[in-house]
Amino acid sequence: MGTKQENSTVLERETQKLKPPPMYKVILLNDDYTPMEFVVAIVQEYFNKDREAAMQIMLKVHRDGKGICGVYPKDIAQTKVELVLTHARRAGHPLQCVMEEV
Ligand code: TYC
Repeated sequence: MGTKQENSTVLERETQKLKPPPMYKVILLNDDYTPMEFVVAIVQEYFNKDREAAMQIMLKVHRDGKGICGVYPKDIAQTKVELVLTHARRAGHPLQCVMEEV
């Protein structure tokens, strides 16, 4: 064990070094073909939103061309993008989902 002075110096150094992990927005993009109800179901299933919140996100994407479904650490964001794309392709819809560092 070091002295009080040494311990506080180590703590200060660690505080400066440890950055929080980068976070990523998972974003849905609009298209002309994917049904609105399918998008609402996707947002509810993969982004833990209730029907009303999912509807608001879907309508924002429909109006503005894109919208944020959630913000996650990199590996979780990647998994969500893959799951959404796989689900959409299996259902025959062209829905696009991307991630962007915050
Ligand atoms: N624009 C689509 C339609 O009119 C609905 C839609 C919303 C599609 C959001 C994709 O990410 C999307 N059926």
